[in-house]
Amino acid sequence: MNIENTNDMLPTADGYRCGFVAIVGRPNVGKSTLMNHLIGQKISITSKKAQTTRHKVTGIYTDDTAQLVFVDTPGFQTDHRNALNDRLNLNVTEAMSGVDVIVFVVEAMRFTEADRTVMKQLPKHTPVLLVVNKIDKDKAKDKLALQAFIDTVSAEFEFAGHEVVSAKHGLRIAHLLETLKPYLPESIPLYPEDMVTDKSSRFLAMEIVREKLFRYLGEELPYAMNVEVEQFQEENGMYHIYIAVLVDKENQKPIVIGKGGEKLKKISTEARLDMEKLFDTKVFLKVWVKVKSGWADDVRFLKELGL
Ligand SMILES: Nc1nc2c(ncn2[C@@H]2O[C@H](COP(=O)(O)OP(=O)(O)OP(=O)(O)O)[C@@H](O)[C@H]2O)c(=O)[nH]1
Ligand SMILES: [Mg+2]
Repeated sequence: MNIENTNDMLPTADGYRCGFVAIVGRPNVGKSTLMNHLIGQKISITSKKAQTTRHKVTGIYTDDTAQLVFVDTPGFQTDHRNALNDRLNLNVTEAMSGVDVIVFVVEAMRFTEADRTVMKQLPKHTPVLLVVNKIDKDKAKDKLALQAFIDTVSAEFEFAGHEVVSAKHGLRIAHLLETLKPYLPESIPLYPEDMVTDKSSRFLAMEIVREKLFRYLGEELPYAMNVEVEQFQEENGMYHIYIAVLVDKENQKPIVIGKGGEKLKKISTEARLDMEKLFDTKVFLKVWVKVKSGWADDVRFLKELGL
């Protein structure tokens, strides 16, 4: 018997790699957009407004050579402290521990104090890849300036390497995937190959409604609200979903509902269409508004929501 071949008797990964990748960065740099493009499906909600992502969201990418389990995190909060922000930051710190590699996302040509604060939270013993996003922007078109920007940021932390991408336009995303693979341990895949997230349909439904609130409401309001799934049932091949939007104050209710209920109708129609696409089934969706005051500072309530 050839001793060198004895390992072949055991189940092995055969060069296959599988591991965890945390995506971190300050709010609005494009972390969720990046994750959606990496896995090729819209799992994590995105918006022009900062602090869109509130929960960690896992997205799974699988191909013939590797399975990458991405964890999209809320943008690290550096502004005001309250129970919600503290918890969001705790989630980010937790997400960074126990992963194989970290993707630190920054916006091309824009490195702020907020970016620096997040950078200081990066662990020393896990490889961190600097990913410069939004290279489609005009200010990033000058190659020399972009390189100078990368050099400046790289001087502040010992990155394992760097990549440039445009998440929104899907530029160099495949390249980033290849760059990440060697950081993963050899392992058989942990999830079935057709699985794209470990989040429940319930969670995804709630997130979709939250995204529409961000899209259709003014600057401040979406931060003062939360979304709760009150019922989620499958009946005759159709999903019946009942969702409550929780606002802080009574006077915020009409803002969400709109004149003659127009705004709420728009929000729920768009949410329903997104849900039908994601779940690949017909959806009956009912969304309404409830008042729950002071929730952003109510830690116990946050815990109930799983935050
Ligand atoms: N021009 C350009 N815009 C981008 C790119 N990637 C993301 N964006 C935009 O940047 C904004 C923020 O994107 P998100 O993916 O929600 O950012 P995020 O980092 O997840 O934000 P938080 O969850 O709030 O921390 C959205 O308006 C995106 O469309 C890109 O490659 N180029
Ligand atoms: Mg996000």
